[in-house]
Amino acid sequence: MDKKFSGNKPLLFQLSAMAPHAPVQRVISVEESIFQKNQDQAKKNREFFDRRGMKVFNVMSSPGSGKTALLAKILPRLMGRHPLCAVIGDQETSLDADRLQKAGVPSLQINTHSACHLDADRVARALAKIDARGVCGGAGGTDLGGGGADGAASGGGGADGAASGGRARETTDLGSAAHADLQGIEWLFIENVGNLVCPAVFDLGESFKIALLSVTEGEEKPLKYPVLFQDADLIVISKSDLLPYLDFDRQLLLKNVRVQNKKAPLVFCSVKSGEGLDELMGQLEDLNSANISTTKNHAFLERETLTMEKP
Ligand SMILES: Nc1nc2c(ncn2[C@@H]2O[C@H](COP(=O)(O)OP(=O)(O)OP(=O)(O)O)[C@@H](O)[C@H]2O)c(=O)[nH]1
Ligand SMILES: [Mg+2]
Repeated sequence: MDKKFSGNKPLLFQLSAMAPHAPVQRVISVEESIFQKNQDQAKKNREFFDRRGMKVFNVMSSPGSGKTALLAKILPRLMGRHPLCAVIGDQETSLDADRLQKAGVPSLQINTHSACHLDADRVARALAKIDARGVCGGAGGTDLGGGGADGAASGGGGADGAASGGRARETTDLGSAAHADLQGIEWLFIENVGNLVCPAVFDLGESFKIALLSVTEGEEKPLKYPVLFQDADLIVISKSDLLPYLDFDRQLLLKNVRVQNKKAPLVFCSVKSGEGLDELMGQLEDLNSANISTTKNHAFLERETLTMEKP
């Protein structure tokens, strides 16, 4: 298959490749500006997190591979050591934030509606809402003026201003003195929308990317969806309790992961049996101590720009 259709390029780029006589220059400009806008906000987010000393973990996987189940299991245990909260992206409902709240984790749901991934602006507006609604347990009340009701605070419902009514402000200035309620928060977990492709290419300003793959999805996924695995700082293979019932080849999976990523630690775990959970929490602590801020998405953007065919 033509490399242009390999599945890792944003939709607009693929469309331009499918229609060689279309105004390619124009399509490329739109895509570049979408990415640039996101990168600009991601940079602001990262600066905000860095100033606060917050570590941000962006958890990505396909739908149903066990992101929420895993977070609901380990975050309550980590909260004693690191004040934390969570932001969860789904197209609709606040079900996942409700699950985390029930587990005792301060959480806020973002509904992306038609979008298949979170972006830096949505995350910025969610942080403003955390302040406004006191989701993290503080006094709250400091709204950065994000305008529309972004997503649904857990249990509260609400419309996404940007997507449904355009009421939300386009960007939120994370450089202001607000976010009183995020004071003291050390770790922020972002559960991205279930999708192996798009979340991998949208920088949220996170410190670390966590790629999750469940054993029921197949050993070949790192080869078919490389970007997520290439850029991951930590790779989690979930639902290991199901291995006795599957023809799953651990060695093959490992080999396929290492084709894409030679360095990231890989942990098999299960929320049912408890396997790997202590190791996983240890790996999070190690990332925390490593004290690096990821800028790998910039590299991805540059790669894509370089390979674009000009008319
Ligand atoms: N056997 C087994 N089932 C699991 C495990 N982790 C999650 N599940 C089940 O997998 C299903 C999906 O889990 P979720 O946590 O909702 O998955 P998710 O990745 O958050 O899904 P989305 O938010 O829709 O992308 C649920 O029925 C869980 O009970 C596990 O370790 N072992
Ligand atoms: Mg979930």
